[in-house]
Amino acid sequence: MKYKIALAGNPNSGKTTLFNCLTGSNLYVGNWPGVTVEKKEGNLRDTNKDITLVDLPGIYSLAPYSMDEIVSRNFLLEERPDLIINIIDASNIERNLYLSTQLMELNCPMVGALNMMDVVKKTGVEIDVREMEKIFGYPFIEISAQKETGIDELIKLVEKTLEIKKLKEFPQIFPPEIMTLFNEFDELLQNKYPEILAGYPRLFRVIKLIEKDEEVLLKIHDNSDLLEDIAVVRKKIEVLSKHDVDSAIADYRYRFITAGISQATRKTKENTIQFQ
Ligand code: BGO
Repeated sequence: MKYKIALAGNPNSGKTTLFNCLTGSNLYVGNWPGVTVEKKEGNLRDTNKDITLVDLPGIYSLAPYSMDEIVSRNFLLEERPDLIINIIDASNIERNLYLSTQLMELNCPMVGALNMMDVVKKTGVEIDVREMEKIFGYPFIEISAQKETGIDELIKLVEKTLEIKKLKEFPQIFPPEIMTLFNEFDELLQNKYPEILAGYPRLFRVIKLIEKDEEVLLKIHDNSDLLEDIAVVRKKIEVLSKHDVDSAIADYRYRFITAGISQATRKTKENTIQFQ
């Protein structure tokens, strides 16, 4: 069996360094179709499985505002990789996990590679990876791409995760009353507009429609009934959250991340080295 997996993460998270560690010298470099963004692919090293690793452009979110974001998101939605390696700069963990909360909605198996652990360890911060898995719903591993530590373990974790067929239950990022609205809207989409963005992961489709995501709006071709239905659910979210929809959704993500991080990390000594 051939597997295609994606490496996704923020710019400067160490993605290029990790990609090189994971693939060694067997590398194919081209361009993403139709754009001048570089595309790198290589075979995962030290595994008996046939695994191609695709390096996605570094991105902060799955919003469609830059070519890098559009390329990454189209690949994830259209090519449906068998797994995502989400590289996270652990010295900047909260900000990096913002992208992770969006990747989680793609309904794709994922492993979290907590990079820059050489830096984090010097600051006396400890991360409980088992706790992280419990909270976020996918496994994590500590690595340093630069020092090449944790790489063999990451490859083993990828192999193991590829064999698990069932995804864990989606964690409670959004409060129950918001989740209820999302579920109701999902049901409405399935009943009234079954052809709209068919094949998209359900939660991703719901949130992107509610956010009136530019790329998604282009695909619904001014469907006025649907736009009205979106307006109704947006209003309900605004009333419940007392914020505009975009701020409310971002805020729920950050609250979930902050609570999760405070539960899964602890400081064992005073900070002597500043994070980069
Ligand atoms: C420079 N630990 C540490 N300490 N640094 C790391 C690690 C790690 O685990 N992983 C990567 N880096 P990219 P993107 C640099 O280039 O892979 C460093 O954008 C420098 N360069 O070495 O490029 C890595 O692909 C001069 O640092 O990231 C690189 O995701 C001085 O993080 C940077 C200091 O890695 C970004 C660092 C001339």
